[in-house]
Order: sequence, then C-alpha cells, then structure tokens
Amino acid sequence: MTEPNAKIELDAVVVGAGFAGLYTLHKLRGLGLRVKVLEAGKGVGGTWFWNRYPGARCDVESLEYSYSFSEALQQEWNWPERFSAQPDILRYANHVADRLDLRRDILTERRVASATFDDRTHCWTVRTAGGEVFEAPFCIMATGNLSLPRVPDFPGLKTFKGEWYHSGLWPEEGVDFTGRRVGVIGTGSSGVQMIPMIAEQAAHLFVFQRTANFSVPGVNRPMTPDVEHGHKARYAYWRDEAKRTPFGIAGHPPPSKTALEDTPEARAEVYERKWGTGGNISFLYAYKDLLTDKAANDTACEFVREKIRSTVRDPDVARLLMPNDHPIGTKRLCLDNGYFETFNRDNVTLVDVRSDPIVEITERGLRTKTCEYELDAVAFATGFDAMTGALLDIDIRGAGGLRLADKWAHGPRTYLGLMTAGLPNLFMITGPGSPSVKTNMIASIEQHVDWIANCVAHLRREGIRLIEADVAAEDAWVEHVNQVADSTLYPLANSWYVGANIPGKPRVFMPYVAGLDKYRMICDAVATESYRGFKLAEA
Ligand code: N01
Repeated sequence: MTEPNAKIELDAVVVGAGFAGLYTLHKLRGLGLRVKVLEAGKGVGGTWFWNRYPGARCDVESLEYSYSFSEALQQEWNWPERFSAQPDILRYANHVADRLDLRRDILTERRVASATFDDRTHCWTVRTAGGEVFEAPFCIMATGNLSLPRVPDFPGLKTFKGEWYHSGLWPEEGVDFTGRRVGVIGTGSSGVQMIPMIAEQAAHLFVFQRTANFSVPGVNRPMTPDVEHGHKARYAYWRDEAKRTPFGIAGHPPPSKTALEDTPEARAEVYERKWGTGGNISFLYAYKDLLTDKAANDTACEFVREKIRSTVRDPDVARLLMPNDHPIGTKRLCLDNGYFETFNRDNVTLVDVRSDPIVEITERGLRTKTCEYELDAVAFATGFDAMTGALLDIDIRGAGGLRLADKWAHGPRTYLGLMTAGLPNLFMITGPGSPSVKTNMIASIEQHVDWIANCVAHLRREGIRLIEADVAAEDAWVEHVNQVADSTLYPLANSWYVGANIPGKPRVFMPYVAGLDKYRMICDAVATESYRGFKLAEA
C-alpha cells in the first residue's frame, strides 16, 4: 500500500480493471504513458469477477466475446464451451493480465471515491475511498455498464435471520443451497440463469416474479476441435466481418425479409430453426423488422409464448410465465438452459409478486401482501443501476467545479458516449450514448479504447493539452440517439435501458441502437475531421 495522501503523478488514471480497463492499460502503455488502473475488486475481470452466481455465463459466443487485438492471444486461448461460463471468462481475463504483464500497474481493492479536474493545472485528481491520491492529465472511466448492483429497499432486510446475496456481489467461495428453502427475486438474465441451477440444490425454491420475461434456449455445448480450429483458421476474417455488423458479432447474416412477408407456416419454420440453433441475437435476426414493427414483433412473441405453453405443464404457471407487457427484444432477451422446464419440478414454486407484491423481508423470510414465505436464503437477481450508476457513484467534478451528478440530473448527456461537455480529458468507455450494451461488449470496448488511444496520441503529437466535447455537438448527439431509439420498439419497454428499474431515475433511453458498424464509421469520421465536435486547446 502507498502512504495515505501521498500523491502519485501519472499520465493517465484508469478506473476499473474489467475488459475495458485491461485493454486501456495495454494501449496507453504502448504509447509510453505512465498509467495506473484502480480497481475496487480484489482481482481483475470486472463483471466476471463479481457475477459468480450459479449458472452465470455469457450470452455471446466465446469465440466472439474475446479480445481481437492480438492474433497470438486469440490463437492460444482455448474456450471450453460455445457460451463460456463465468469461471472460464474470469480465467481468460486473468490470463490476459498475466500475458500482457498488466498486473504491475493495477491496484486492486481501490474503490474510487472522487475525480476532480483542476482548472489551473489541467489535471484530474482521483481519490480512493482509502485516501490515496493520483493525479494525471487524463482520466479514463472503464467502470462498466452493469456494475452498481441494486438491492430494492424492502423494509426488514436487516432483520432477516437467513443469508442473502446479490447476483452481482456473489461470494467468491460460492454458496451451497443444499437442503435450504431459497427465494430468488427477479427474473431478468441473472435470475433466468441461476434459477435452474439453484432448483437442483435447494429443498424448495420460490421464484418471486414481478414481470415475466422472454427467454430463448442457449443451446450451449462443449467446444469441438472442428469448430475451434475452423474458426481460428479464419479468425482475421471473422473479426473483420464482426466489425461490419450492428452487434459486433460475426456469423449471423442480416435478414432480408420482413416477418409479415412470410406465411404463418413459413414464419413458424424460421422461428423453430432459430429456437433450435440457440442464441438471442440469432433469434432476433430472424426478420429484419422485429425491433421496428410491432405487428412483426408480435409474431415472434407469440411463438415464444407457445413454447412456454407447451413446456410448462401447469397451465396457470405457464400463463404467468408468458410475457405480455413488452415486445420481445426490447428488454435484454434472456438466454437460458432449461429455465421454463424448471417450473415443472415439484420443489419449485412461482410466486406472482405483480398481483401480490412483496411487502417486507421478515426475520424468517419474505412477506407479500397476502402470504409469508419461510426462507433460509434470498438471492436478489434484481439488477443494476445501469449505464450511469457506476459513474455517478463517483463524485466527479469537471471544469469550474461542475458536478457530473448535477449535469446529468435529468439524464446522461454525452458526445458519442465518449465524453461529456465540461469534463475535459475525461473519457468514458462504453458510456451512455454509445452502442455498448446493445453489442458484443468486448467489440465495443476495443472500438472505444482504440479511438481514445489514437486521440491521446494525436493530442500529444500536436502538443494539445485539452480535449472537451462541445455543447452543441453533444446536444445534437443526444437528439440523434433519441431519434434512433424512437424509430424502434425499444422505448416501449420498462427496461434498464431507460432507467425504469431504478425508482426516481430520469427516464432516458441510454444506448445508441443504430449499430456498432454505423457508430464506428461516425467515430472514425469525427477523428479524421480533426475531432469534429470536440474543442481542442493547447493550454
Ligand atoms: O437484472 P434485470 P439482471 N420486486 O434488471 C426484478 C446483463 N446480464 O441482473 O422487470 C420484485 O434485467 C425485475 O422485475 P421488473 C444483461 O444485459 C447478462 O437479470 O422490474 N422484482 C427483473 O425481473 C441483463 O439485461 C447475462 O418488474 C424486482 C429483475 O429483478 C443485465 O445484465 C447474465 C424488484 C431484474 O432484472 C441485467 O440483468 C446476467 C422488486 N422491487 C446479466 N426490483 C448474460 O450474458 C427488480 N425486480 C447471459
């Protein structure tokens, strides 16, 4: 540990050692910068460090959800499964940290409390909760989009005599639910993944569902040498193709037809094929208008509802599991391994907390308006303060003392999701207003980090000390992000994409949904045109 308050002077401070922070360190080091990464966790890996709940697994195939910047790295790493599980992804993050000798510049167990811009020195002062101080002209927030876990403030949680967990703060040593009465609250991606696993262990599992969610089969399988070698033999080609897609994922040719062009029989065949192949992006790519035309989307919703109807034996339970309040894909489409089948087990009970809301956590369990459930353990799969949460958790103050929390009081405002006016030299990786969570995150991370590194190199070459988003460019970008979202069905859902899961959070659609391919071209053009929309200053 360094001495408290001993100021460490650097060229760049990076906050977060997930996939974004690791790659940023590598790139900025390559430019000759003195960089430190401050990480709250005990280890690297970000999301994959924290989300250790049973069944945690990525919904993007591993041959795609991995760094593309190093041919050696992508050739030497072996993924054990099509969609790898959390421990394997965490192993990969650790391998990268070792392979690129990153650890000597990563300080773990350093939660950043504040970042303040000094108008006089033009440097950022970054303070950790433990009192350490770092100073650098550049500050890069690699804080993640889903990294501030949210536990609803049910009264009585403190009185609960059992144990409780959150999906995003899962104990490192794991949890054994054998013989216990367990409650899972939440049926988003995390709940849908953990429920089948916990059901296999628990004496009884109560699933507290407020909103039914669409889910499609993962169709996970062990990696075969054929698939792996075939892909690796043409890795450069696949990576290149991924760059030309809206999601940053290769191997899914864009659909040419609208859903209603097909007969109901032909449509059923298309959906059935997608269902059997597995994967959420693949399923939503069945037709080109599933996320823009409600009537088209309804056909896919009905197909999935029919699958639930035919899978779940109890018709009342099946009815409760059928989503009916949002178009499919407008909330993150879940990917599961036996989720709906789990509700056929004798030791699993679905509790509808929409009609019978949770009132409190008691000493012995959980009470809804009409019933008390005795529980030994509660697992919160209740999500995150997404996209802005981790940034606003840090007291960030820009030029003239501008507080980010004040500036974003009515919702995040950024230019390209990379910078926000008033915060010079502070970059966000996959910030609000960028494609981020609507893409393969690692592809988006690489695009952002490459852009930022090129920008920093340009500034240093040209002797420019400051870069800042221009207010007019930012306003136009925010307007554009909204227009694009409004041309889709996304705003119809009460999702975390619009902040709807956090009481009081301004309702603003945060990701840019025109696609990573289009976004990449915009960012490249901005850089080529002398950083159009940014103010550059020599001193
Ligand atoms: O969180 P969520 P998540 N009372 O916000 C319920 C990524 N991810 O952790 O819909 C009762 O989606 C809430 O109900 P409702 C992925 O991008 C990826 O599951 O608000 N229930 C909902 O059911 C994903 O989208 C992977 O009515 C309450 C659930 O909790 C994102 O992370 C795996 C409640 C929260 O769902 C977040 O997913 C896991 C309350 N007071 C996560 N408050 C993969 O790659 C909330 N809920 C596969």
